[in-house]
Amino acid sequence: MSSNIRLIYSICPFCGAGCGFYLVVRDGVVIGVERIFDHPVSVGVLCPKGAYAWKLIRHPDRLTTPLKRTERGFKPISWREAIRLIADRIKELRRDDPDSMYFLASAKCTNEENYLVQKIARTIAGTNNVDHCARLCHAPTVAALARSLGSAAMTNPMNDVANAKTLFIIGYNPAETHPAIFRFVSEAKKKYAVPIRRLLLSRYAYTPSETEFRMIVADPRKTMTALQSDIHLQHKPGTDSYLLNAMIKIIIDHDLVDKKFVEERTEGYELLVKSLRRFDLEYASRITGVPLKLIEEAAIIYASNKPSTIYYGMGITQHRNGTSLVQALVNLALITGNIGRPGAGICPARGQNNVQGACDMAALPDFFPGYRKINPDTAKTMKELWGLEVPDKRGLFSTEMWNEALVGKIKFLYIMGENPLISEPGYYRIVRALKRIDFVVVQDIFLTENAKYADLILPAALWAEKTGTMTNTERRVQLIEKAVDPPGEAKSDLEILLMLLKELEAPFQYSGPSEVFEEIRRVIPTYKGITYERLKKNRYGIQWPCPSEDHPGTPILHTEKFPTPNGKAKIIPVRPEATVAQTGDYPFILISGRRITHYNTGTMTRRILELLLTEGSSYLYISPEDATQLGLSDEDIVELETPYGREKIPIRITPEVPKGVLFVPNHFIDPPVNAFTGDIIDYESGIPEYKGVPARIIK
Ligand SMILES: Nc1nc2c(c(=O)[nH]1)N[C@H]1C(S)=C(S)[C@@H](COP(=O)(O)OP(=O)(O)OC[C@H]3O[C@@H](n4cnc5c(=O)[nH]c(N)nc54)[C@H](O)[C@@H]3O)O[C@H]1N2
Ligand SMILES: Nc1nc2c(c(=O)[nH]1)N[C@H]1C(S)=C(S)[C@@H](COP(=O)(O)OP(=O)(O)OC[C@H]3O[C@@H](n4cnc5c(=O)[nH]c(N)nc54)[C@H](O)[C@@H]3O)O[C@H]1N2
Ligand code: SF4
Ligand SMILES: [Mo]
Repeated sequence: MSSNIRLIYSICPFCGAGCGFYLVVRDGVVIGVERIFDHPVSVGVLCPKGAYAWKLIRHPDRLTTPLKRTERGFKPISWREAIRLIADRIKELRRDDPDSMYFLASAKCTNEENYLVQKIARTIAGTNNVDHCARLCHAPTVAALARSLGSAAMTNPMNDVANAKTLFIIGYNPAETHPAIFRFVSEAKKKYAVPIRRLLLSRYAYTPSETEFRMIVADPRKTMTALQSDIHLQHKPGTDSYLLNAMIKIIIDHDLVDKKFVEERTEGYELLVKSLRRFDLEYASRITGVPLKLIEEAAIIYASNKPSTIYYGMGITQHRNGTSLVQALVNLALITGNIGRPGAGICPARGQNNVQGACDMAALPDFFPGYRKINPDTAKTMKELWGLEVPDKRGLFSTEMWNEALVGKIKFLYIMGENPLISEPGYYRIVRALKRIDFVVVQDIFLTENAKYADLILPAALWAEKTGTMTNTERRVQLIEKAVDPPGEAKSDLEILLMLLKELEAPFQYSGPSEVFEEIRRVIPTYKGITYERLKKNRYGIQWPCPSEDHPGTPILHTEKFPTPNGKAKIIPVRPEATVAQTGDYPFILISGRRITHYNTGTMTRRILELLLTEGSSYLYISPEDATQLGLSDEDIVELETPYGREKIPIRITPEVPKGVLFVPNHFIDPPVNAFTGDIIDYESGIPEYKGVPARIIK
């Protein structure tokens, strides 16, 4: 390599797996990526999104200057003017009506940036109204795991899949959404694979022995993940509480409960047993559409072919009972003792590159940093730590905020690195809400759909252009350092926030990201032992909790006791409830979700030609049976109607979806998928009901 080429360590800006790679920089320009073979996550492989992420860096669509809305469109303004406009609004509203301000932080940004946003909201603006896309994603995980296990994170690292004998994957399609995690699954399968000769020699259908690796997948669709499973529980969307309670009852009835673990490390088991006394397994089988024998087989394997690990995703959380469903999974893991050792864990696979970190930093309206649930006591703790007053009542969930905005109660919305117009539920409602809010700031790398409704647009630097830490789904904190300069006048989110702090004459100021991180270490106990110096030496990161500078980090949580007040985990019974029903008016159930080459609202992946070539637009996926019955063929354009909206969309016929179920990817804007969703949310966590909307097709 010639001497003007540098390799700079970086992490993928897309999913929460946190794959590492080198950016290849020549003369200040990124010209590609180099794989890292000993990186614990990527192990020398990148999925298509990671491999092409670098193409965003010099993309011609990048925002390069602050823009202000005028009567004749957006007009470039100076940073000074832009920052003053924001500061003036904040100063004005904090006097009169702090809770009319709202801050959306970003799981795309660093820990330091998220920490600063929430601190500004709480101490300067004087409101706990701060949230980010975790609300639309793993908010039920944060609520349920923090309550019952004392810690809202994946318990085991992803390579630990190799230690599991049974892997139970529910409502999660890692083959497309976390290819890096799925690689460990494929490895585990290979390791335990039945020698093909034995298969050929067995005269009858082969029955695996008790000690072999088994993969159970529960998903209404025949996903790429489900195709690899030993048992596929293809239940109806919205019936998971029946499925999981049935598994629990079967485990209790078959005396497969780990009594020692339940006795020593949990509380509430008796209530669970009582709650299921009259639970009807036959009925559960009917309502889920899964044969009872198959549910039985899955339950017995999970409880006896141990250690077993659970992985779950949006098929569990994005329901009106999302928090209960996560609790049901916790119950399943606890009664079988499948937690706190290698191969045994409960793993909420976090979506965005830094959504774990954004939650740890408390870009959340109901927690202070360090998962301190907001109340007068924790507000006092924060006052001691920060030396500043903070409000002691929780703020609004982002999903609650829109309705408040519609009635004029939100006057200021600061959006750092999100595209809520496309991602939040109920597209038409969000359009109206955005129009109603007096002052909307959008800080992004591209002109998003949402930015078109902004009063002020700020050009942000992207990941390769800044320094800071990110925390992946297995709690691995990694440091990235600026590799190249941002385009035009774009600045890192941190620099923008620091300018705002100066303009606001805030009593706290920082010289840069490392100083913010020093404060994070002081405020958030699980980050205490992690320093920039250590992260520069340990490029591939340190897993929290890391209580001191000589502590190596913690790959597996809860090995001895749970971080709850009495050290025990809570088992809490979950009420069975089918959350969507097909009716005469709406004979279909619509679900939305992900495809491998695109990412969330698509602002990034729809700008990468290589990815667009594999998939360029939205389709309504429908089963061959339903298509035949409706006389539809591929590419026909239909109108899809739900109680919330009606839009034209082309169809694609696939056996991936079962009869009665429809699927739309959430990456495209024509039509926006959330034109079909509404404002039903889980009251405990505020997550919207994205999965499972009644629908009908009009030809
Ligand atoms: N390629 C790609 N990767 C991504 C993303 C992306 O946009 N594209 N986004 C990232 C983010 S932010 C996230 S949160 C993760 C999400 O990762 P996943 O959780 O894997 O994402 P989804 O595809 O939304 O949903 C998972 C599965 O839930 C199933 N499902 C639907 N309804 C139900 C139900 O009622 N019960 C059950 N059990 N299952 C159901 C769907 O069929 C789908 O296969 O992916 C991350 N990785
Ligand atoms: N119907 C339906 N809706 C869904 C879902 C679903 O399954 N179905 N899934 C939900 C889930 S799980 C999630 S997580 C949300 C995601 O919702 P969003 O977070 O709104 O979606 P993204 O497309 O990831 O938006 C991230 C934005 O950050 C910008 N960005 C990237 N890097 C930076 C940076 O360094 N600085 C700044 N300032 N900006 C940056 C990108 O350009 C992009 O506009 O969508 C939710 N919406
Ligand atoms: S698996 Fe996730 S982190 Fe790894 S390259 Fe793909 S999108 Fe990036
Ligand atoms: Mo997500």
